[in-house]
Amino acid sequence: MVEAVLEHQRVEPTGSFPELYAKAYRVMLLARILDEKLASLYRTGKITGGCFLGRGQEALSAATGLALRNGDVFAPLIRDAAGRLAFGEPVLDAVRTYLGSALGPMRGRDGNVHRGRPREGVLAMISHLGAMPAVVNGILFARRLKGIQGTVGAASLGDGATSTGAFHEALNQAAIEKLPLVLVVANNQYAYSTPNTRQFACADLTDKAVGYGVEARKLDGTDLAACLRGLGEAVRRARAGHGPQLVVAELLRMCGHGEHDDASYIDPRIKQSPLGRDCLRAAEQHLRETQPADSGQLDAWRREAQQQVDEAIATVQREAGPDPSTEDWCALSTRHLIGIHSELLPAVAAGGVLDLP
Ligand SMILES: Cc1ncc(C[n+]2csc(CCOP(=O)(O)OP(=O)(O)O)c2C)c(N)n1
Repeated sequence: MVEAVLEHQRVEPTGSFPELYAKAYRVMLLARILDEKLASLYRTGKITGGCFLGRGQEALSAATGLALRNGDVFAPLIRDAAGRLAFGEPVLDAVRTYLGSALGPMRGRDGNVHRGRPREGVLAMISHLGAMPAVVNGILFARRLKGIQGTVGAASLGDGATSTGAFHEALNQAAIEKLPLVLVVANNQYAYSTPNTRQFACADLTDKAVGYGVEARKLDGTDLAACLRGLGEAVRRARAGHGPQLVVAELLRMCGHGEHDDASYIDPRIKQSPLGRDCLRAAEQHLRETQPADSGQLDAWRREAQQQVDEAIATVQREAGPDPSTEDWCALSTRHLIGIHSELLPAVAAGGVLDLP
């Protein structure tokens, strides 16, 4: 499985539930080790810009990536290292983007988490705050017009994003069009330093689905089994034509908003509550209890994950950054599109009618 992650393949969620659980655990572990290594590179000044971790959110994120199939669309956010790996993003993509390698998917143009491979269904995020569901809607709607059936689009969100107009417009649009959209909200109790009490006045974030006639479910985001079952069911229902699905997972962000933030505003009582349970440790404990004979296997998985991350970093540290005098900076767009755009500019300036192709 871990080899597959390096080979640009998504982790296939086949097999029994215990097998799925073990696959998800390995993805979570790899994501945690990758995140921590990136954080340490950030602290030593090797990463410029921001560094954003998903500590405490790996179970939800891995379950999202695993619930999707080849051909589906995934719009991950800044805390989705696990979901990206499960959906097939290689470790090298993350490291190359963070370290500014010209060989990365954004060719050294975008820092940290604004990376993607749209042709493979991984969208490059525009913003963390509600911008992506409408993009996924657009893709799902285009596929419908082209007669492509059976694919699902998932978009990650934070609790803060559920207060944005973009979230509400996209949810309403998906409901009316019955689009197979799965909105996965990680309610990690804070949007930056804004606590839930200053974010929404409804009793529960799933209430936001009611007004739009959308199905919703709430999960314990610290419990990997609950995340796998909940996401599996939401994606199945979206694929089967039941329209958009809102999934709200309760958990705690176990780090700052980014590595520049010490998160001193997080209420220590929440850390002590069940929300503060570390999903990775809980999953590991579950595996040790249910498969005690395999505890050597767990240690081997950890060593393998560590080795993968170390190798990716050593590889990327030998790679060059982009050469500004030769680089055309088209990471995802094409020269053709840019050409059309610049041709239009004089017509726009002259107030002329645009003859779009
Ligand atoms: C319009 C806008 N305002 C502010 C920001 C800066 N910003 C990025 S993420 C974020 C908080 C997001 O909180 P939430 O949606 O709960 O996600 P979390 O960080 O908790 O995962 C803010 C304020 C932004 N990206 N866009």
